[in-house]
Amino acid sequence: MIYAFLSSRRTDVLTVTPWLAPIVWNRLYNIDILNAQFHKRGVHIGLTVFAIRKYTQFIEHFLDTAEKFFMTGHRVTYYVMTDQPAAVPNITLAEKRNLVVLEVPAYKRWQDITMRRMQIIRDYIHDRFVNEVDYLVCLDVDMEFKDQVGVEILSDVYGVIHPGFFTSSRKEFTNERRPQSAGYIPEDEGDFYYTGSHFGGTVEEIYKLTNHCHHAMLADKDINIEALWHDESYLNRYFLYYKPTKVLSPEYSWNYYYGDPAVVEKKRFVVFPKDYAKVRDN
Ligand code: 2GW
Ligand code: MN
Repeated sequence: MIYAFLSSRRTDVLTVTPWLAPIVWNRLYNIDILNAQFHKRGVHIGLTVFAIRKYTQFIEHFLDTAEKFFMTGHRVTYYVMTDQPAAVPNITLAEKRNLVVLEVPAYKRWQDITMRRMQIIRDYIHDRFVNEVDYLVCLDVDMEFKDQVGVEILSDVYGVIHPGFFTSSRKEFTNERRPQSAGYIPEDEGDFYYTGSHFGGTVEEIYKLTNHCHHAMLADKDINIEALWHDESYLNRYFLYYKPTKVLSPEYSWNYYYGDPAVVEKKRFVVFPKDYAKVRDN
């Protein structure tokens, strides 16, 4: 067994952060051991995803592929947040899995649709998720699962390295650079550039994260600014000061716009190619 581990170590990528959090890449972990640990604890995982306005068109394929690849064998609840509950398809779920559709407002501006996810997740954690699940995985809907995404991702609070920036230096990160913004990160700070499309952790930690990011947005709104990449900017600022306890490689939120590099051996959760004209008229 030990030999299997030694031979599977990777020397081609960074596998631990400077604060000693693991960085999850293919071949670094043994999923059978992790599954046994999480099964012993009877862990229940919630997945939040928003499908507002025209983005309801993504939900069926998202859920179909999640059924194939997301947390196979574990207890899972999908929380689909939508302004059109009737548009959510009735898909057949595997054992121990269920789907909850929650009606949420459709904000006029798309920036508000994506940013207000923080407030909505926070409020639902307080109202129900805290009584229902142990962990939350918060995802974009314009995505599909292409390979296994399992309990190797779970930790108190985790972020995912953005696929466009895993080889970039920190001054290239597209962080918010105006010092007056609550999303501000100076050019000489920032550990990784994290994507807004995937983060997660225990319900308690995700409450703190979403609450903090929501308050940061409100503070900026008060002084009439909005961070460069919206919720993603506030998330990056949060992770600078509240370091994630695990960091996921871009395997966990890939975009083929950035090519097909060999070092990213598996592209597990990837952007679904979208026709911008069909989904972004608002
Ligand atoms: C978003 C942008 C423009 C027009 C519409 C929307 C939109 C987003 C919408 O009409 N309905 C909706 O449900 N959404 C939700 O917000 C949906 O879950 C979607 O996946 C998510 C983020 O929007 P998306 O996927 O179009 O933006 P990306 O892929 O460019 O996202 C990155 O940047 C965003 C901030 O600008 C977020 O941080 C996102 O998490 C990042 O991946
Ligand atoms: Mn997206």
